[in-house]
Amino acid sequence: MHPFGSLVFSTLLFFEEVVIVSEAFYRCHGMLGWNGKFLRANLSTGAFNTQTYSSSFASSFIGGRGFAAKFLWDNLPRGTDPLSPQNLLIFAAGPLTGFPLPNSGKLVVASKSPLTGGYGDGNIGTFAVVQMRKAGYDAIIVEGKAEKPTVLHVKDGAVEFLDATNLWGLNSFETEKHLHKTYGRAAGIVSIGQGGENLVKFACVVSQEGRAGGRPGMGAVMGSKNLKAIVIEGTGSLSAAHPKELKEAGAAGYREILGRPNYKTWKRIGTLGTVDWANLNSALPTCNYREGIFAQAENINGFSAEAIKVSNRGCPNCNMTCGNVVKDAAGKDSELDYENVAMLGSNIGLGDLAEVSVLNRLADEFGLDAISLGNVLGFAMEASENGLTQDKYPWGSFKHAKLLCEDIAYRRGFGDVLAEGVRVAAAKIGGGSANWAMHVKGLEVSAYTCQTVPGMALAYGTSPIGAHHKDAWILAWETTHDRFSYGEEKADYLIATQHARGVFECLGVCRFPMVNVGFNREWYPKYLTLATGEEYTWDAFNLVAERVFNLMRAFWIREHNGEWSSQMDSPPPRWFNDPLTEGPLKGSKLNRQKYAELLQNYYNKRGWDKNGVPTKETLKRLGLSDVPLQLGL
Ligand code: PTT
Ligand code: SF4
Repeated sequence: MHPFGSLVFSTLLFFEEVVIVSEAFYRCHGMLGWNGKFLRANLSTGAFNTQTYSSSFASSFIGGRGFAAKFLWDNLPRGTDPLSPQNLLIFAAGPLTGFPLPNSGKLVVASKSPLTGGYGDGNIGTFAVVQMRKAGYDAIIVEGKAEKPTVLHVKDGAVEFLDATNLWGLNSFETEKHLHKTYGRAAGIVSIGQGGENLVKFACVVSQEGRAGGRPGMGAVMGSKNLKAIVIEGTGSLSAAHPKELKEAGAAGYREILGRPNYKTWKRIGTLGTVDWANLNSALPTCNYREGIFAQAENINGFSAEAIKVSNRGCPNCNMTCGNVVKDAAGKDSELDYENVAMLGSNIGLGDLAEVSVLNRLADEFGLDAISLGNVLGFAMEASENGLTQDKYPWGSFKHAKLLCEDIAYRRGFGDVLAEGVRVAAAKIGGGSANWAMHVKGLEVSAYTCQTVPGMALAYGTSPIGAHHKDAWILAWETTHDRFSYGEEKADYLIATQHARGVFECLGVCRFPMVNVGFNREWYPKYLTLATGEEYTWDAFNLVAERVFNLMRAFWIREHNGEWSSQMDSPPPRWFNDPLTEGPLKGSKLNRQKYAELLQNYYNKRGWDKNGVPTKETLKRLGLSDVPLQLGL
């Protein structure tokens, strides 16, 4: 067992020791709550510098995704090749990240996506982000391309570009292990596996043997820069306007979470509870989203996981530790989440959780996004069924799925085609496969099939990174509110959810306390007020989230100059064309005309035109004054 793993991962509450200093100490240094500094590192030249930002930048964009979107908008020339040295790779924290308050260990990793060509980001729970904050930075921005494999080592103000030739070819677990041996178990590390090295378009960034993020190919961007890993060590303190009160409010927040009625169940099965729920609601992706129920669902649900469970793992500063670690069929530890189990289980017709866990572990080792991986595997199996592949890939075959995972990571044979994602794979193999290439804007759909939920289909259609559920999982609400309706209440609810969830991407904390155990959301403005000394409310948060959402939209439109239309916000054709053939909602599918009307309703409410482009007035209201000119408005 890895020494870091045994000591840290198996504990139930993960705290990074952070000293909070008072206002008096910090007054002369600048901002409170934020560090006020970015580190910019150029891998081509080996140069680095520290960049400061203004308090108005901080309050307009808060942090995390807000900082990343603004930085990319301001600094990335339109048309930049995502895998070129010119692309920018941003690792950003929020102003709450690292403080001892609930679930505050989240890192946003963002870039122009090689999978979609638009704005891309993801969210990882990692000690690296706590170390980054303690080292004095709110973000690390990486540009250029190293001549040879490199590790970026940041220790407070010191930055080194180290030869990592010996690490190239290792998987992400081996890489971390090696680096912890050198830098100690407290060092924060993010790395890529073979998927990122070989520029698999849905490669992600991995940390702590089972935390992974950056679905739209952030790992490939890292690989294209020859950047194998970043190691961060920070010895500084975080500044807060009211440190004592912040600490007390953090402790009260933890107590509230512990007292929530569903806390114990959550700890027991975490996100895996969704398998049964999705199956009951005809939303469990099965055989490449053809069906919403899976005959073997109970073999891959949370209770099945309990039979092979060995521990819980989690992110820093979290007392909800939702990662279910199980022993996989090969005897290795594998950390499961709902999305991974549904995509590598029911979506490929595989009903053996220990085998699903092997595929899940491979995804983490190779650094491949497990959602897109399950999606391309399902696509390959359907292509095989339709005689569109040279080799056969039968539904539910663990053996074939495992081999394909390896071929994708190393870009061998048909794996090389699949490594481009389903949009490109469908264009290559033809045969009508675009009908069941399950993506929006090039990003593969996450683990909910939408024949019976138009609002959730709209959530995928309008997500700011492509078909990801994270910005608006409105499914549970929708199934209890006239699920087949295309009424405008769906657009209203979706917009409110997109903003609320966007706030978490900016604050740098996990949304699960609020979303999954009902933690009072009023804690968050209170925390930010105590940290920064400025008064925050949810209204102010929502305005920032709307600003950032529109900026990400503008980024997409700028990159798709002249090609942008409302078609970009359409979910995959399958949901309109192929009704469910099994289960209680058999015969259901989406209606194209009604979806188009719902989409127009959504645009109107957002202040966008009929093509989904924000109007000049909307952009002005949000203070995005340079955007209209760049979009030719
Ligand atoms: C996220 C996406 C998700 S969403 C899951 S399971 W989920 C998959 N996890 C993967 C994985 O694991 N390994 C892998 N190789 N690929 C994976 N792809 C998928 O990636 C994750 C949790 C989860 S578990 C979710 S919903 C919540 N997401 C949050 C979010 O987005 N923002 C936020 N402020 N808080 C969140 N809390 C929850 O975090 P992406 P993690 Mg992930 C192993 O990365 O790109 O955002 O896609 O980060 O630390 O593993 O925590 O049922
Ligand atoms: Fe990480 Fe889960 Fe805790 Fe959120 S609830 S911080 S995803 S362990």
